[in-house]
Amino acid sequence: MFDEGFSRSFARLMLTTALKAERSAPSPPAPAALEPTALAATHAAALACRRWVGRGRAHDADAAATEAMRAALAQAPGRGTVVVGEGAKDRAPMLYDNEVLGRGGGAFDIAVDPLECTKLCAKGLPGALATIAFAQPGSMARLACSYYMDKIVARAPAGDAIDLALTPEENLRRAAHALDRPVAALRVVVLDKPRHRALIDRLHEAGACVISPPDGDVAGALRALLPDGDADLLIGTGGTPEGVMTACAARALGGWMQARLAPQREDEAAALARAGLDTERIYELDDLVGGESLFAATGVSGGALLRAPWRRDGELCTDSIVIAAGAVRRVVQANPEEGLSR
Ligand code: FBP
Repeated sequence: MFDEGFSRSFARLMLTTALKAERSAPSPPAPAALEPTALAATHAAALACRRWVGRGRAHDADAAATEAMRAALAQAPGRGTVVVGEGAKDRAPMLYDNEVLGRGGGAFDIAVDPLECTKLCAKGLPGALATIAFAQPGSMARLACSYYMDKIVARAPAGDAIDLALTPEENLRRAAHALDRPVAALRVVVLDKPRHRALIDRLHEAGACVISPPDGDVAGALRALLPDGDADLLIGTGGTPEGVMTACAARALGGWMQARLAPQREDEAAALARAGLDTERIYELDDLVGGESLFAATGVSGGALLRAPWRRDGELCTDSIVIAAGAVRRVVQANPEEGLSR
C-alpha cells in the first residue's frame, strides 16, 4: 500500500517521538528523597487520630488518619500510586488501590496503612502507628486483592539460614545455629491470634521464647529487623499491606523476609484465583519490593517503639522512625498546638 520510503520515514518519526517522550518523562524521585513527604504524612495522620485514642471508635480514628494522610500526600513532589492500601478487608476508610496522589512529576509506589492497629487505638492501648512505605515505580508487588499473607522476617545472619517452606522447629534450629545460640535463647514474635495457637504451641515446645502482642505485625517485624531490636524472628499470618510495608523496611535495612499469600476467607481466595495469584508461591524480598524503598511510622498510642504525641512548650510533638538507604533515623516533629483538634 505504502512505498518503502514512506514506511522508513514513518518508522523514523515514531522512533523520534518515542525517544522524545522518554526524555521528557520526569525521572522518579529516589525514595530516600521522599523522606519529608513520608514523615509529613505519618505525622499528620498520628495527630489527626490522636483525639480518638481510647474512645472506642475505631472507624472514626481510621477515617481521621486516612483523610490527614491523603491531604499530606497531595503535597508530594511527584506522582505516588497507592499499590496496596489497608481498609478493604475490614471495609474501613482507606487510600484506594491505584489512587494517584501528589503534585505531579516523577512516579513512585505507595503501600500504606494510615492507622496500623486500629483496635489498639480505639482501646487506648499501646502499639497503634501511622505507617507508610514508598518504593521506585513498578517495584512493589501488585497484591491488592490479597488481604493476608504468611510472613517470616529476620535480620542477618538468621535470615540467610531460614525458609518459609520449612517447619517452625527447623527454622528455629537453623536460626539458632546461625546466631550461635541455643534455641532457648531465641525470641520470636507471633501475633496472639486464634489461627496461631498451634504455631505458638510448637514454638514453645521447641523451647523458644514467644512474644505475642494482640496486634501489630509491622512493629513486630521491626523488632526482628532493627539492629537494636529485641526479637530474632517474626513468624505468622498477617495483613498483606502490612507485609509489603514490612518488605520495604526490610529492603531499606538490608534485612530478610519471605511471604506467601494466605487467604482467610472464601471471597479473598476467589479474588486471588481470579487474579491468577498462586497461594503456593513463596515471595522473596525482591518479589515483594524490587527497588529502592523507604518506610516511615509515627506513634499514635505509645509503646516501646514510638511515643504517643505529647505537648511541649505549646507545641504538639510526634515521635517517628524512618528507614531508608540502610539507615534508621528517629525524628521528633513539632506543630504549634493552636488550631489542632484535641
Ligand atoms: P489493623 O490496622 O487492621 O488494626 O491491623 C492490625 C493487625 O494486627 C496487623 O498488624 C496485622 O497484619 C493484621 O491486623 C492481622 O489481621 P487480623 O487482625 O484480621 O488478624
